[in-house]
Amino acid sequence: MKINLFLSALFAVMVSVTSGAEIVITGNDTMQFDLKAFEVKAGEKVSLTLKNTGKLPKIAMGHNLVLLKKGVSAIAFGQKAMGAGANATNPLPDSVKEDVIASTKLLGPGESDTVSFTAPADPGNYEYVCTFPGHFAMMRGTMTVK
Ligand SMILES: [Cu+2]
Repeated sequence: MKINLFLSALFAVMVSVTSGAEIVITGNDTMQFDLKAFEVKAGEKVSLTLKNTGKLPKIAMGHNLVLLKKGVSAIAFGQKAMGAGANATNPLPDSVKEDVIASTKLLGPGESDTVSFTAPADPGNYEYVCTFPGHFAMMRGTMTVK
């Protein structure tokens, strides 16, 4: 009986370590994320994939996904990145990365990138944005930590 309890406890630990959220978001040539909101649990492992499903060249219509710390608005951050020199080949300048929880690479047509991170312990809303020049007004969303 004791052994069974121990094994089931061990199993529960293993499940909690290996489980997590898998989120897939696409970006396209009309400057839209297909997913503008998703939820995760506080402290869980999150695997976040961005796919660029467009056809236009990366230099004209590249996309990334930048997840921002709590309280940082996507619009304000987009403007800050532009002010810091964001451009079509380097849309996320180093000087603004202090506001970032996780970010994908800049993706051209047909490309995808996956980033893994631990969801914040602090429940609430966390905005995400594409910082390719001109996209932040349209390409935004919110991750809710429960
Ligand atoms: Cu974009």
